[in-house]
Amino acid sequence: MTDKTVREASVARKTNETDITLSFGVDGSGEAKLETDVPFLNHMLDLFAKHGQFNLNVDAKGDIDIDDHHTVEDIGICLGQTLREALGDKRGIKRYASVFVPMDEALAQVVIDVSNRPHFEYRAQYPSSQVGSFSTELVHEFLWKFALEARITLHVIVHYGQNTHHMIEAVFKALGRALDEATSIDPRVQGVPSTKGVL
Ligand SMILES: [Mn+2]
Repeated sequence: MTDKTVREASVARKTNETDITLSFGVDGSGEAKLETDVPFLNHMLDLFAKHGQFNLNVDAKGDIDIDDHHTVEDIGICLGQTLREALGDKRGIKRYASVFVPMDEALAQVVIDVSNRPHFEYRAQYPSSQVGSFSTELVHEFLWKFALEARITLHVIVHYGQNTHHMIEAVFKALGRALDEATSIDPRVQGVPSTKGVL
């Protein structure tokens, strides 16, 4: 892909299960406009955009009469696709980041390599399987599909916590901060940050 001066991308994706329009800007101001039928995911994406200083617009309709699964999964796919496209050839980026974020009693860690090698590791045990109407197992689904489509290596560890809402919130804040750092331009980095010369 070519060198991109404006690191943003958008996607429109329609299947029999979901209909999603999503735009993502890496170098944003933390502004999010979120219209999905999954309120808890809106809350998490809002935190993600705010703490990552991204711009994020999501308009998603899905078959939530079945459950939230397809909608959450497909938003993860769209977010991953736009991140990958927005970063272009990844010239000059820091590439790695490791960030801890507390949320009161909860502590989450997100470690990222913008590697063009999709991999996902996840260590999280939540006290509750639901937050409101949201199934906590969908956090895994979202993050895994995001990492896969973005082609990043993503390790997410929730070290501890007592409140499931806090624990997941810490994950999304840490994801925003880590992704912000890993995608930031380091003026010392000449070209693509890989000894292979390509990412
Ligand atoms: Mn909250």
